[in-house]
Amino acid sequence: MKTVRQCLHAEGTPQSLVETLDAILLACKEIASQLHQGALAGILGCAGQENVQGETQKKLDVVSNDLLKSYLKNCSFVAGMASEEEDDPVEANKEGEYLVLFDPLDGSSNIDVNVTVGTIFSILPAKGDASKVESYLQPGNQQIAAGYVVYGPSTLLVLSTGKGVNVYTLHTGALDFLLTREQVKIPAVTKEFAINMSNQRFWEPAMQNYVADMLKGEEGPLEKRYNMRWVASMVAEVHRIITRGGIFMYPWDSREPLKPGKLRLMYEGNPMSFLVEQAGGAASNTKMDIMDVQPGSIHERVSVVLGSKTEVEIAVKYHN
Ligand code: AHM
Ligand code: MG
Repeated sequence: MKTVRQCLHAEGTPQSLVETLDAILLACKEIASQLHQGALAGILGCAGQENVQGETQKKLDVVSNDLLKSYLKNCSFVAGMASEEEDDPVEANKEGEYLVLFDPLDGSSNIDVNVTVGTIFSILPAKGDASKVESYLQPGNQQIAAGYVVYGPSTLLVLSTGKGVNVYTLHTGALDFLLTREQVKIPAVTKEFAINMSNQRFWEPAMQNYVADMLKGEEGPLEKRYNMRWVASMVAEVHRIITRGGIFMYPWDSREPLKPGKLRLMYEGNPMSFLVEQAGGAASNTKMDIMDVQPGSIHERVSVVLGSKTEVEIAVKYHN
């Protein structure tokens, strides 16, 4: 089986990008090992502080963030980084070619209940001063690579450098990610949706109508019986879609009307949209492609509808 490095070299990936991805993966392997130890490593529970978005940080949010920061700072190709757990950008190396944006541990409310979590990352070209927010405010269509590591029953890496999507499985003996699925394609049509139904009354009417029609099954206008899943971990939901199709939605809702949604554009929406589109799916904020949104700040939120192409088009039609 080919290692991730061998696959990247075969795709003609520049060495600078291979080294940058390697730095991310070194951190992810350590995160996987800590997660595996759970309570034995003393990493469950809260860190006793809040992040910039006012969310309580879990101990593992902090540990994962520190690991990624330290490996990326040591990689000479990384100019700077931005993280869900950092208020401001973190400068790395003046001569670096890349900016790395990440959610160190997505779905971290799941850690204490032993349910799947993940690390999401996005790589942009370095432009200007990496200590300045403006240098990071590039739309998702500028991404050079994106991926996630999902820590489930096995630890998987799902990666794209813009030449399709491959899935690698962590071989815990060799401590390497080995290619286990090549050139993933998301089926265009699906009967499975994922949305937090408890927010139903807060959605805008278009989203309410779409979900109500899905629930009507074969007798409704969509003429299909849908199944529903909600893991509360975007990485797990996207991984299910990468594996067997589906639609995932975290729309705008009136609980926080001034925010476009709950999820963050630059290190959740964009990298996941890049992967989903590279696998033949679609990703929209209901008005435009997520990757065409011009970010105004690093921690900006976005409304997310992504997955099987035909189903995303149906969801968008309800909004227009
Ligand atoms: P996090 O980055 O703080 O973990 O939050 C993002 C997570 C997503 O993984 C998931 O889709 C969503 O929040 C779940 O939200 P909710 O608890 O509202 O269902
Ligand atoms: Mg997250």
